[in-house]
Amino acid sequence: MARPHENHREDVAGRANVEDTPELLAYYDELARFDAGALWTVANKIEPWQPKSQSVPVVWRYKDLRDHVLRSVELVTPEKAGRRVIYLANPGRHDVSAAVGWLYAGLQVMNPGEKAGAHRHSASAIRFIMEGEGAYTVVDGHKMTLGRNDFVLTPNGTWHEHAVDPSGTPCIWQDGLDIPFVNAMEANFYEVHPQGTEPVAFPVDDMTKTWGNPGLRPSADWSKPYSPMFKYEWAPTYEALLKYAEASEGSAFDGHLLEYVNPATNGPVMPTMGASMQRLAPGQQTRAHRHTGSYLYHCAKGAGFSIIDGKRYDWSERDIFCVPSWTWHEHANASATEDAVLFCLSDLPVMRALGLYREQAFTDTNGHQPLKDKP
Ligand code: GTQ
Repeated sequence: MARPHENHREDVAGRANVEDTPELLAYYDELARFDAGALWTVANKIEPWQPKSQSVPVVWRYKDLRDHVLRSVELVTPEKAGRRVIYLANPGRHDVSAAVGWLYAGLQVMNPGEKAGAHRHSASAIRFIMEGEGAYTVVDGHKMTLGRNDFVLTPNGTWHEHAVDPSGTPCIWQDGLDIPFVNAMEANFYEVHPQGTEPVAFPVDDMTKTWGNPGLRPSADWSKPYSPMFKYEWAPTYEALLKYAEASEGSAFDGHLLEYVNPATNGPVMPTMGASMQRLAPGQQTRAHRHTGSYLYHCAKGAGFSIIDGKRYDWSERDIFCVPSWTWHEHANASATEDAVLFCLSDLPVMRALGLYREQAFTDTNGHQPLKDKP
């Protein structure tokens, strides 16, 4: 089947600018019959001057989604669904289930006494705990209790299962996975655990207790390509942000931002996805910049707004919003008295490892973007 004829011309020296003629159109049809094409008809499209994200900025407001997420509990069981999750669908993307770029995200809900059986896949996952008591996850036999704003890893190839203790309350957490990326790489394998569960083989929260002591390295060996610290708890993370803010001005673009790291290497927590937590002081508004990579923010505390590509997006605790690659963005804390804290999941490790990271500061209008219409 011949593809529909396209010709993306640009009147700029060095860019493709070939006029269609009856002879050329016939030639293109001939090439298409042999599954080939003339580069100059598509070159300007496939080599844009700068990254052009297909994803659009979006805020997923928790007040809109929470009831719908809870409703799924009445509609399907985790046994039937595998994972009972409502995923975030970026309206600019129709090709894949992506929240932004090549990142997938969803809200998983589980009632007390429920379990989602063990499986593993080449895609890596993170959890960010939103609400509820008694949830736990088991990653390769390491059981972790899950508390509000804890950040948890289930790296590529690890067995993982989730549950909520019968004595707990309904729990909701954000899942983030690199599924679209791993599928784009055509490298995703999936396995259900033959016994349905991976036995707990270590003391509860052992990896955090072993590897999570700041500035102190245990004598344990670790050579896997992801962090041995599977859970990063909220309390020490927030405390670290406050200490950082006491001691330093932080960044004009990011406020006080701390990246979660693999304590064995100081590198990112996983090869394909990284995360950070940043604090905006009361009243702080950051300067605008843009960089490559896809970013999914989750407001862990407080309220504020971001200006993304010249439009204002308001957010408050538990809202999730995205900044697509190479999109101008700045963040503001709307409160004059309370701080605002943003968790951010990204594919920055991929951008850095592959030499694709670029960054640019916005230099006009005092570093702030001019506002376009409200979204
Ligand atoms: O818990 O492993 O939201 O495999 C999507 C796919 C969660 C999980 C999701 C998954 C998981």
